[in-house]
Amino acid sequence: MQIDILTLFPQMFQGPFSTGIFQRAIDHKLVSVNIHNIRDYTSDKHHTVDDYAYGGGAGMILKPEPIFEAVESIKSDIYREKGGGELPIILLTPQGRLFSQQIALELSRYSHLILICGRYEGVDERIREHLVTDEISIGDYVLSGGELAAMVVVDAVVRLLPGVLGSEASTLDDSHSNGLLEYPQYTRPAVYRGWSVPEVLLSGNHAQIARWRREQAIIRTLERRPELLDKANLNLEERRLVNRLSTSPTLPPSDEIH
Ligand code: 6GU
Repeated sequence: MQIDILTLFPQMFQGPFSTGIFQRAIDHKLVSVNIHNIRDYTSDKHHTVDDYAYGGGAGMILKPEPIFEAVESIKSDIYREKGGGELPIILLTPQGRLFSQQIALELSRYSHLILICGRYEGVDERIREHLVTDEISIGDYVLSGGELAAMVVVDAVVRLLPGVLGSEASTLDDSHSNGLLEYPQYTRPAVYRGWSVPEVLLSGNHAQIARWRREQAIIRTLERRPELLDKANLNLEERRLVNRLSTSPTLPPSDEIH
């Protein structure tokens, strides 16, 4: 996958993409990330990227010209090297659709993405109307720019690309991948300060372990994010468990259910 990011602050991207699984993914050529400075696509003497809002009001608005120029230049490079295909052009903005694991999965299926980091008080509306194909927000709070949001999106997408994580199975149980939060995890020692790892995990009985984990994931989701259960794919027995637990006055401690 190739990801092109347009930003006024390229230096913000130096840390996150040069560590951990990300660096590995880049080294193995599973992804390439190109950071473009929007200022490089200006054509006036002062390299102007923003201007006052028509109609007045505080704050500067990103001008359309440099962003159109940047996207069109990147697009033509991509078409020259790799030909056509659908190419999402995504604006990171608090007004976008709310990012989710589902959207990360959807984006991971494209061979290219172009991300535009919004800044200041906004972008000229013609960028929205005539250039971008999608707008994404990472949550209901305001960041000072789209850069951190772009990093969040790129991280969530790249870890889903085939070969990026050690084992293919490891994303399936992640919180949100199956509509549930992840079950509790333990490692050695089996007893730490008198706190034991649940028996079942030491049993070696894989069917029982899988059952326990599924149940724990459901319980945890019910405790923390009950609204997620409406969309989770639960069987009849699991629905009954949820009904039983949600009508009982207190949930049992998570290590007493097998
Ligand atoms: Cl994508 N941009 C900004 N500026 N703030 C945000 C956001 C994006 N997502 C949540 N808050």
